[in-house]
Formats: sequence, C-alpha cells, structure tokens
Amino acid sequence: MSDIDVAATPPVGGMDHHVSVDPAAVEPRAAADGGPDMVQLLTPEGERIPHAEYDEIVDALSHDDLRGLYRDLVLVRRFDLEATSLQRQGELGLWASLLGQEAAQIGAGRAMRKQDHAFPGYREHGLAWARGLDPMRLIAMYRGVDKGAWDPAEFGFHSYTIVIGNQSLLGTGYAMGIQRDGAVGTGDDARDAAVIACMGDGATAQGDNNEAFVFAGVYNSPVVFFCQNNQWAISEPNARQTRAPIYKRADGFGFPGIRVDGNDVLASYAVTTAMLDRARSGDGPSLIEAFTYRMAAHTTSDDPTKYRISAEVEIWKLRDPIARYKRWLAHEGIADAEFFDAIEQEADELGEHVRAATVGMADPEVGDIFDQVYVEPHQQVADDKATFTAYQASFETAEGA
Ligand SMILES: Cc1ncc(C[n+]2csc(CCOP(=O)(O)OP(=O)(O)O)c2C)c(N)n1
Ligand SMILES: [Mg+2]
Repeated sequence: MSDIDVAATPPVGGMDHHVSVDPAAVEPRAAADGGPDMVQLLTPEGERIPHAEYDEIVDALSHDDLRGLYRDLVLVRRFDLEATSLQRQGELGLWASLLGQEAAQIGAGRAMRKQDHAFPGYREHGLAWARGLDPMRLIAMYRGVDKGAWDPAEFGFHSYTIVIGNQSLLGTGYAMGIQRDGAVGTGDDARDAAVIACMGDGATAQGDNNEAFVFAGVYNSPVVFFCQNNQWAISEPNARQTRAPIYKRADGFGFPGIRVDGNDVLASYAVTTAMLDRARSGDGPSLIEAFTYRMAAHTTSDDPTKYRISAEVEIWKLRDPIARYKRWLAHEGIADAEFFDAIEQEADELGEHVRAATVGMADPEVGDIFDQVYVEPHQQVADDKATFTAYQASFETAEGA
C-alpha cells in the first residue's frame, strides 16, 4: 500500500472537492481499546471477567489444557522471534512476524476440530502450530527452498496465500463443499465440519472479501471469517479501510459479527469455539473480529517507524497476550514457577533447533521450481525445465573452465 495521505491528496482533475477522512467521524484506532462490545475474559492485568455466554466454554478446559495454551503462546512467539532474526542474518528471504497476535491465533486454532479446515494468509504461524504443522515447513517456504506445498488435507491447514482477501473466497467455497458433502448439522461430532477463513483488517476492503460474505450468507455456509484486526495494513491504518467497526459489517450480510479481544487467549478460544459449533451445526457463517495489534513491522521489508508513532506501540505492550495469561495462571495456582521455567527451557531448545535446522537446510535443485505445476507431467513445463537447467549448467561450465 502506498504512503499517500488521502486527506492531503490533491483534488482529482483540478476539481474543488477531495476525499478527506474526518478523524472525529471514524473509530479511534490503534491506541483505543476495543470498546464496550468487545468480548474480554482476561483484562490486560490478568483478571478474569465473568461472561454469561462464554464462561461455560472456558470452564470446560482442564488445567492441562490451560497450561497447554500458555506453552503454545510462548513457543510460537519464540519461533517467530528466531525466524525474524534468521531473516536479518540473511538466512530467510522474508519473514512476516505474528508478534502480538499469538493469542488470537492460538485461541482460534485450538478451538478447531481435526476435521475442520483453515485458510491462512502469510502470518498465521500460530494457527499452523495449533494444526500440527512442523514450523520448519514455514521456514523452508520463507527461505525459498520449498513452495509451501504441505498436504492441506493432512493438517486441515491450507497453503499460505499472500493474495489479500483471497482466503475468504477459498474458505467459503470449501465450506459450500462441506455442505454438499452432507457434513454439516448431522449431530455427529466427528463428522460435522467447519472452515476458518483468515483475513486482516486491510482485507475487509477487498472486493473478494465482500463477495465471499454474500455467498456465505445466502448459502448459510459453515465458515467462520476470522479477521485479525491488527490495526494496520502495511502503512494504512484502520481508518482507511472502513468507517464502520469491522465486526458490525456482518450485519449487512445477515450473519453475526463479534469483536473479541485478540490479545486474550481465553476469549479468542471461547468465541471461536462457539462460532465453529454454530457453523458445524448448520446455523451458518459468522465474522469474528479479533482486536489485536501487529507489534513488529509488516514484514522484514518494512520500517513501521515511517508511519506510526512509538507511543502507540508502547500502549499495546501493556496489553501483551502472554504476560496477562501468565499472571492469571499463576494467580489461580494453575501453573507455578517450575512450569514456567520448563516452558522457557523448551523455548530455548526450540530456538536452537530452528536455527540449526535452517542453516543446515539443503538447497533445492535448480530445476525444482518447475515441479508441482500440474498433477500430470506436461511437455511444455518439461521443456522449460530442460532449457533452464541447461542454461544454469552453462555458467558452472564457464566457471569451471
Ligand atoms: C490483492 C492484493 N493486493 C495488495 C497486496 C499487497 N499487500 C500485501 S500485505 C498487504 C496489507 C494487508 O493488510 P491486512 O489485511 O490488514 O493484513 P496484515 O498484513 O495486517 O496481517 C497488502 C496490501 C496483496 N498481497 N494482494
Ligand atoms: Mg492488518
């Protein structure tokens, strides 16, 4: 996205009027809290807020489950930090950090059942983790040695897709397929399935996204649109994506929209569980707006100091998803210092593993890029591969000569 300031853009065609964004008329953005409609079960201070609708879902979690969520959050954050460092050391081509969005993704990912399917963007590392994908598969893709071609059916986790808004269409289409397979509303917990379609706040401004909402709404498809509103679409703030709060846009498409504190793992888990249950039982789609914040740069190619003030980031540090959850676990006696130390140790080991495995990753063969284009062999692709491989080999010969 460009850095163009809409309000400062010169009038089109020399006409007298121009588009302007009245700061008072749009929702206060990044520094604001999520407002009174936001479902929050844990305050940033780690205090549990009772909730008539969602307590039951959280109360059904065992202490092991609750400790497991903490482990997920910490390990995913460590993995992400390692990946960012590896990119800085020249080991990865690019990295899109999920820093700050761990709770939104782990909550949603752990709410899924085996038979459910998720359609991710490019920073859904927490969701990938919750679906059981080896994080090294993500590293391999961002290192450029693998095309990200894991088996979506094996993990219920589809390919990373950079095309913004695309996940909504893919997810809706898949959900319509699930309906046609008769795997919705049968009452069989092992059969009824639903889809999570990921999107960012920026994606809500895409035509694709809105078209998907129409289809999902009119066909009552079992899809949960999971929008991580991290307040920014590269350098463009929320105010340039929508004048209405994102969750309220679901009203216009005829399905429920809920804003949840995306930095609260319990709330994200509870709301996603409820919406997935709803979808699996045949009651149709929903939109979850997980209100969160992208703490790091958009990707390692971006410099956020060019477009946002550090005071904003400082406010969100106080809403850190891991710190509040740790406080609550400790206060409730669900986890003790020994447990937290053990997780820290595990995170160190994961970090070491990720570094060693990345550096030790074999380079692909030069012609591999032509593979997996079609299911069946294709003459044109085979010819291109032969030509390109021979061309590359000519340099080796020249160097060797
Ligand atoms: C269709 C399309 N248009 C533009 C882009 C360039 N682009 C990459 S990321 C991005 C911003 C997306 O913002 P958001 O949806 O909020 O997701 P976030 O990166 O914040 O997770 C854009 C515009 C793209 N990948 N696809
Ligand atoms: Mg965003």
